[in-house]
Amino acid sequence: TPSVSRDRALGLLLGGALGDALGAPFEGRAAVDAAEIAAVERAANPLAHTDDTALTLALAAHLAARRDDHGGLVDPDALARELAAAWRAEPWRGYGPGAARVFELIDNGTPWRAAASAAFGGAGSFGNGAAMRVAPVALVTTSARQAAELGARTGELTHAHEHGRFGAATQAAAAYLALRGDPARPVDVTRFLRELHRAVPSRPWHEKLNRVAELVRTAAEPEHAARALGNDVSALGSVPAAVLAFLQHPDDPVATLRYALRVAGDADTIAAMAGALAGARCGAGAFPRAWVDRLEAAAALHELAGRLAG
Ligand code: R7I
Ligand code: MG
Ligand code: MG
Ligand code: MG
Repeated sequence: TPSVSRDRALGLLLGGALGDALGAPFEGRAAVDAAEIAAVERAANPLAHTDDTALTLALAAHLAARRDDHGGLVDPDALARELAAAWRAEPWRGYGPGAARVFELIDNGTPWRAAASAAFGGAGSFGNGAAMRVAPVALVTTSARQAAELGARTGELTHAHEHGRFGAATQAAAAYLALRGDPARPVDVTRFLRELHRAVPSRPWHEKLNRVAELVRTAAEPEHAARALGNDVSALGSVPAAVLAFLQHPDDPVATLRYALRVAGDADTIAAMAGALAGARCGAGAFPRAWVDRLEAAAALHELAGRLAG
């Protein structure tokens, strides 16, 4: 497999952080209009990230540290503790209540499988928290299938419900395809979605991905996409919208971010996931320099991109 350029590795990481930070003021809103987005873009204040980026940083650091280790791409027990440590260090970053409880148990020594399985009365979480952090998995894997499998394995550390894991598998495979696609050729939407179908053996996911194809075909507006796909904190209700935002504007990361923000609902997370895909394809240079300079996590993301590229 040819190496990943530093620009695209950095794009994946910065795109996620930009979506998270630009979307944070809108999280939970029923609708977001273009003027409100423009105001957030124009402001000069630092762009603070939320749990989405905090956990992405922890996962990326784990993957970077494991890179030259021959024991496997991840050490699940260690990764679970590192994710919990990120929550423990900054519990105010906007974590979901289920996630906070799982991390508290892990931090207190409960094995991750027991902690994750206990969530939501034993159902396990179907939140999008596993998907929102997973994109860096694409930087260390060599096929969409492997990205999906590794994504699901990192997901189950906190999200025992199959939809939580499937969300991570879908977003990881999408990030892989965005990262490895030739940016000189247009994205083949049918092929992209066919690969995602393969990543998740699940009827409801296939049904959502079929709707994504139709929404691309009809160039649907984000408000319509929110109704057709969902825009909530569940994995099934947010990952498809993020994939759509990327596929609507695959060669214009700013347009992808704006589309994702207008989907509203879980805006930070939908924009974070969409931004990671856009940056993976188009590279860091495709985002406005002024936005990147405002990112609280810019230095940490640059450092990790350097370690994960190549
Ligand atoms: O998945 P998770 O980390 O949440 C991520 C979201 C993103 O929007 C972040 O930006 C942050 O704001 O939180 O956290 P969880 O608490 O595991 O799941 C998120 C929410 O999904 C929960 O608070 C529930 O509302 C819902 N949920 C469930 N509800 C009922 N039954 C998840 N799983 C279940 C369930 O099994
Ligand atoms: Mg968040
Ligand atoms: Mg969680
Ligand atoms: Mg969110």
